[in-house]
Amino acid sequence: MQNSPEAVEQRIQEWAGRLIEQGWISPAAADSLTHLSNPTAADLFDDSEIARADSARPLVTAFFGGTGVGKSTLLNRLAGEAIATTGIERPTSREVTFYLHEAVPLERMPPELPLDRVRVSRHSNANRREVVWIDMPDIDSIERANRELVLDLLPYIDVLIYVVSPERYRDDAGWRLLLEQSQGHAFLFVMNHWDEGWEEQIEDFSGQLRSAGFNDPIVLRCDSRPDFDRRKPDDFGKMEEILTALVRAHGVEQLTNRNEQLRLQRVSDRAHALLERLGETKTLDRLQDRWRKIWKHTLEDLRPGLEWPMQALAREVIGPGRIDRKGKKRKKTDQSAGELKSDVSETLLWDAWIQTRLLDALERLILEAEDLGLPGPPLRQALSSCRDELQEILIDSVQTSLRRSLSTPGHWLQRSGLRLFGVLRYLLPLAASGLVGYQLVLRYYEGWMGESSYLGVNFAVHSLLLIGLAWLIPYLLHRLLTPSLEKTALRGIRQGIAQGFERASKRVEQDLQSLKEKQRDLAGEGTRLIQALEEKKERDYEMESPPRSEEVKALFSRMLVAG
Ligand SMILES: Nc1nc2c(ncn2[C@@H]2O[C@H](COP(=O)(O)OP(=O)(O)OP(=O)(O)O)[C@@H](O)[C@H]2O)c(=O)[nH]1
Ligand SMILES: [Mg+2]
Repeated sequence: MQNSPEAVEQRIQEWAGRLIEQGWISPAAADSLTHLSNPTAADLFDDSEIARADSARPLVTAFFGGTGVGKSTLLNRLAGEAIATTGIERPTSREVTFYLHEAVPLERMPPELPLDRVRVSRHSNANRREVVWIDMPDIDSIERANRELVLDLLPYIDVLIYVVSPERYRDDAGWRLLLEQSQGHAFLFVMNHWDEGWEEQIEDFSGQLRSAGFNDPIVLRCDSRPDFDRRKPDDFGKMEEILTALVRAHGVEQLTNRNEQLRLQRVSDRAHALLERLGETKTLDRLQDRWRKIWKHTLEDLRPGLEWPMQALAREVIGPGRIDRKGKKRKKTDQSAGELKSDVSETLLWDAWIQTRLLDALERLILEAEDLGLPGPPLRQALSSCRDELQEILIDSVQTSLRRSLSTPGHWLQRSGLRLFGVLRYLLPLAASGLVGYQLVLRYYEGWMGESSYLGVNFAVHSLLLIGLAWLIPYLLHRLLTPSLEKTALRGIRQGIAQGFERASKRVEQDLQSLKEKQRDLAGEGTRLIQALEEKKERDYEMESPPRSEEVKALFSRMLVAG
């Protein structure tokens, strides 16, 4: 059961459900797949009753055609009594007349059929048990209800007997309409009013039918005038013979089986059509390239406009009173940067201007996708969370980069120089003072011992100058190398924005990638299911179809449209 065509069909329906869920197809498109289980003639009968009678269900055949061609007359002629209304009023029949054997369990009338528009006439002729005859209202009716009734009942019919008259057969488009709507029905044609017809007209009509796809259509001549003494010899008797022969050669089972095959073929065709809506996976590869171009243009458009908000934010970050060239209050500044997250950076960096441009970029991507033949909704769905997170991504990146930048201000070379001169501005004056002190003590001792003179003013001046320079030079260099906090903040913000944009773009690329994977999985699953259905359909048809006799083959080749 798991691998039966029905099970595969069920899985195809589930697959289509997933396509809807993800926006690849509209529910209306999927309907084309679900509404394929049209009723068939078998639905008119109670299966258990049929099984109990141990016979196949009867063949359901119906007279179709324009008004006044003699459909009701033909049924009456068959029944040998006036069971259907005939007349000169046009259209005459507004109801459907069933003519069938009393033992046939016609339990389930089509729900489309209003009960006041149905007549059932039963007979007890056992030879006619295998065929149910139906007289239909006209197909070309000025009464819309007649036409709708005919089309509603069409799926329940096995064999359509299309009746024309010599007078109007050329303008009669009804059979073409039925052929279009038909789901592989078998057709018989009757040219009634044969008393008014010519052999050439049969040839002409057959030619029309051949051009519509019938290899060798069966066209029966019938003269059904009420005055049967005047009737020309005709093919009326053949009509019943053909149908009875069809039934006896397992034609009903063959038709049922064929209908199921055609139905599964339609499921497969529609599934194919849905599969095509998924588009090709390489479309998403091309879309990745298009996205990079769109993003490049968006950033070129955004950059100049972001310059001012970045500088304003940098000033806000250090703020008045936060300027600390010595970097002593850096910890406090870091905290301030953290506090800015929810207010200043958002107000300054994320405004309607930037939001519109970023969302426009995503919209342009969706348009490009549709341009490449990919449905927009799944992409829109795939990008929706990214759309919502754009602001967070950008602000987050700016905050992280700002904190990093403020905690390690300047270039590494600058930071090393800063450390070096920070030490030297104490070390060098100390070393110079030590040298001067040593000289002072030494010369004082020598002067006291009388070995040389005491130090003079020159020594004092030079010593002071040496100590002063030993302090001043590293002090000035240290000051020079101390980075400006505003510049540090600006650098952090700039890097943060660049990283934020990079992250946002990567995020879109990831979304496209995961959409591509989903698309590939769905397409793979669809292809496998369609293949499985095709295989099952062929195999089950071969196995379940009763052997076809030459007789039934010959009849089918004339009654069914080729191909
Ligand atoms: N001359 C001639 N008249 C026929 C023949 N068959 C039927 N008629 C007449 O044609 C008229 C219309 O016949 P119906 O059987 O009511 O035609 P219908 O196709 O059922 O028409 P609707 O119910 O309106 O769709 C009747 O008066 C019949 O007697 C025929 O073979 N030859
Ligand atoms: Mg009628």
